[in-house]
Amino acid sequence: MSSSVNLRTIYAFAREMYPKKVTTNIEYGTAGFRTKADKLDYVMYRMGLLATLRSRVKGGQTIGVMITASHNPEPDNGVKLIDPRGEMLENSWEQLATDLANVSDKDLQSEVEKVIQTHNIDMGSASSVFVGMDNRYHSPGLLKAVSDGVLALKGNVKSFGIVTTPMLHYMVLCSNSCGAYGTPTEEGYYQKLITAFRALRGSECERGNYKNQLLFDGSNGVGARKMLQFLKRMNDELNVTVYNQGEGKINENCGADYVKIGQTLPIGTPDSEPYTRCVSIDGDADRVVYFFTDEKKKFHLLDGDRIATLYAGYLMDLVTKCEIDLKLGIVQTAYANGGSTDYIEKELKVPVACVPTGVKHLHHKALEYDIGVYFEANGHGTIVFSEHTKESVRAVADNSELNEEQIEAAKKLLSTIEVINETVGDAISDMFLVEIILQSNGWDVKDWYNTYTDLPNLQKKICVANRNIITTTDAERKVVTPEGLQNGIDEIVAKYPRGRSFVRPSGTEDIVRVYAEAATNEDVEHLVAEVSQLVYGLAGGIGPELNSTANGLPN
Ligand code: 16G
Ligand code: ZN
Repeated sequence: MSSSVNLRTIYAFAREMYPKKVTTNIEYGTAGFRTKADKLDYVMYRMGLLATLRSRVKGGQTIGVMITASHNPEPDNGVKLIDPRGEMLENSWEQLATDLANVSDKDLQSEVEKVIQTHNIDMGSASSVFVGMDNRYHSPGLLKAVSDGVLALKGNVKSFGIVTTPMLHYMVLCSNSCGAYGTPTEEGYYQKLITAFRALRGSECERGNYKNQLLFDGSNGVGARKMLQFLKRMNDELNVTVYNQGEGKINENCGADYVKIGQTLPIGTPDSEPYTRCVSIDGDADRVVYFFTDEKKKFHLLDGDRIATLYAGYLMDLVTKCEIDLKLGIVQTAYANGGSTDYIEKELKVPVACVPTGVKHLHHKALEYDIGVYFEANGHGTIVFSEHTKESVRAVADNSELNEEQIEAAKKLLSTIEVINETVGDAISDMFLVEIILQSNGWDVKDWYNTYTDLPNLQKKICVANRNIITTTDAERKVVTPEGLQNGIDEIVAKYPRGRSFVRPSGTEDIVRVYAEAATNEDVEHLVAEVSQLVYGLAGGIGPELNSTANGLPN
């Protein structure tokens, strides 16, 4: 181990600038660390340390640190590390992150030394850390703490200022692929997506039922600003009205989570003709959902399941036309509506896999396919393409002896790969692809909505003394403990046509979630109530049951 870094600096910095005043432990979960912003200074500093160590372990490759609390309310903030390929931090390092965040200031130096020894890190070697933040007012202070953590270990830090989460993921991969994925600048990001969008969309803005008009709820977050940047560079190719641009509080009564959970319009939605396409993203722009109102002003949601099916149909068509044998698959979680899963299996005839909640699980599974489309119902998702896919599509596109339709399809597929952000769900890039497909199909939202019917569904939150008493298996679709709960659920579900229900402890809140779907609104209300009652009794419910949220139910 090189002694080029004086490790005593670690404690000095911590004591003087970022003392740990919090005594309760914090855990690096599916969303990284997330809590009230005023409790995060020391965590940020320590994540600056960890990112530098990780970069050195990875031979000096760039590691990303994103400061955001995504769809959470304004007082919250959080931090997530991004691995060299632009993906989520590797599992085993999540534990290191948790350990490092929870040691006392005095033990911090020895905890760092432990990591250095275990991983045999040369502290004199090169390192690179990219940092980005959302537009919360406390983010700049937290970004400084991350940077100081990097500097304490004599690492290199580059700040991108205010960027969306997917932009930072993109920057990290660009940097580590030596530019092959794109240019690691904000302008590089805009130009890559705009170029691909133009190539796919052509000069025709309207087609069939597709109209070039879109209302965009920016959730008062960073995505609103970046959308405006896109529009500045795009002439009128996409006619977008951006609202909730930052005039209100981030995610307050707006944003993808609010729209999805509440099944309702975000605040400030401009009056418009029935069936106008509306988009809502979350505070850091890695989730997107569509919605519209009909002539009776009834609200309709097009969630992540809908986007996944739209993508899959489009990709299948291109792959068939390319005449390449590629394995396409869709990855969902247990929250995917049964209506969508049926449609994928029976109509699209695409293999579908179910994995536990959390982006990393979906991403990981999607990598098993030549083309893997993954989406959580909440609107987080993207498409990943294997190297084999990229090479074989390129070969078709470049082979002038093949027929025109085949070459054309291959070129379109190449542009699709460019427009999508393969590293992580990207609300704006996802939206571009939806717009491209709808225009290409000549579809309005009604056409899209009519591809299949969602089963009515409901979710409930239940407070229990210890939510971890509930353990699950089979991608969270079956309960293992407490004993008797799964049998009870099975008996209840059997009474309802097309009934399905599962129970899991939340990874982000101290509650248990109950999901149910059934053929009718009335049935699903009874089903969710019965299962919730059972959970409440068997898992040690406390306090009143919290509000339920509806999907696919009339307002
Ligand atoms: C986190 C996950 C999200 C998941 C949600 C579930 C990432 C980046 N985010 O926000 O994918 O849907 O947790 O929350 O993985 P829950 O465990 O409280 O239901
Ligand atoms: Zn988010």
